[in-house]
Amino acid sequence: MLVVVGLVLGLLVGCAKDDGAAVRSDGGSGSSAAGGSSAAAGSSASGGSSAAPADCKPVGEDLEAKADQTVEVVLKDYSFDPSEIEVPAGITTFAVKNEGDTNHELAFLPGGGAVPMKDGHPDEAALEEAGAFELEGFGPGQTCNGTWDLEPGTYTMFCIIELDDGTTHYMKGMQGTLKVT
Ligand SMILES: [Cu+2]
Repeated sequence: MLVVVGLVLGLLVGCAKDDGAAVRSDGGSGSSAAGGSSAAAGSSASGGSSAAPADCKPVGEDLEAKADQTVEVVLKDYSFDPSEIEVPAGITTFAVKNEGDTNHELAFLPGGGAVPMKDGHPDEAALEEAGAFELEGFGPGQTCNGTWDLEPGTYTMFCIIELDDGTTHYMKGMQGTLKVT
């Protein structure tokens, strides 16, 4: 009987000690865990801020050797540099570098003006009908070439990759104008 009571007390003391230790180690490792988890959140946020990085799909490679001119364009979060481009008509290679942290595209709308919208989203059918052409979205750090035989006119440059909040890069400022003379 006494032995049993002693064992029970011993277990209770053991439990209390364990509890105390658990609370203390929770608090102690809690701060280091918080530091670790915020670092992890930071890296996953920058790594997974959007869709997985896409690979460059060059356009007009067969034309590139015959190009009359090359224009360098830098893609940023969320702008084109430069955003105003003027070139004479002819075969033009756009050497496009993505210096942003997410995928970006370079698309052109013949005739200029705003990107057509439908139900709050870019109207892909209307863009196709208007003859829009593009260098599809590609990931950070890549340079991608697109070559087209440009006719005189005004073209809107845009990137309509969508953000998690339903807006597009275009709405955030990723737009510009190409004038072909
Ligand atoms: Cu973009």
